[in-house]
Amino acid sequence: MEGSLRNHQHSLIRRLADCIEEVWQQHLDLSPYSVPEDLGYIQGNLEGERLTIENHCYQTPQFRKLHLELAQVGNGLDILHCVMFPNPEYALPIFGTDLVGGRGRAISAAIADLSPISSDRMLPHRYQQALSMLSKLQFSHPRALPEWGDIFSEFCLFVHPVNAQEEEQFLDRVREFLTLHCQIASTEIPLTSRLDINKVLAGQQNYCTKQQQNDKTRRVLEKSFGAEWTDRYMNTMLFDYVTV
Ligand code: 18B
Repeated sequence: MEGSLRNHQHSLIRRLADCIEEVWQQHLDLSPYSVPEDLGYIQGNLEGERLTIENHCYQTPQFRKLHLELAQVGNGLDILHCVMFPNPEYALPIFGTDLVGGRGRAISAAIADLSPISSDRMLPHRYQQALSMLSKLQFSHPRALPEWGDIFSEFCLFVHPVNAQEEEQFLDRVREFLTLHCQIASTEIPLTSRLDINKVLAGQQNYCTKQQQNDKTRRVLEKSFGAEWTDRYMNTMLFDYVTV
């Protein structure tokens, strides 16, 4: 699964990409997921800013889409984006992570969460219990969530890591989130009631429509690919959902 882009990216991005694939391979039964022909490896440069995107996608019995995306803007900005979309028969939270930073400079935004999808915005009991047991972390520069960020859980990590120790701490916590998530998901019993499945779909839809409101993501993509392409990409590749 070794990609090529990550070898030219910020070291925390390369390490997180390797970590995600390692945990997935170790705990899940991965099958290929076919990415639309023209969206696997993408390059664009409308306003002279070249944007390269590399997508890695898989599916498993519990997850309809595991998406790991690496992107590089011009020669300066590196991005890692990852979302695990559960199948609607599994009432599981949505794991998501985003790393944004300049090469040779610091990561400006490091975010990771297991986000609840139930209407009361509570995580399933097993998650709540396991996540509460994790050690409390200290970061010198925590960041505030944007307005649409009410989809995230109380365990959401959103920081600007300032040194190697904070980067390591972030990476370790994401590995804990991922491992716990894959372990719980692997033993989850699928829903059978249409009503319950529809509730999961509604929760996933809410997550996706909120994420689609991230203007910072939209702006980066629009600069290189234009508004129309960006709309399609955000709705079909980054945050697609199935309607009830
Ligand atoms: N995102 N991010 O994935 N985003 O995709 N991201 C930024 O320092 C991209 C997710 C999240 O403060 C920034 O401010 C591009 C997932 C939050 O208003 C840039 C892609 C999550 C913020 C990008 C991408 C998520 C944020 C500004 C496609 C969470 C803060 C960086 C490859 C699970 C928003 C900065 C705010 C920020 C760009 C969260 C440039 C292009 C899965 C909360």
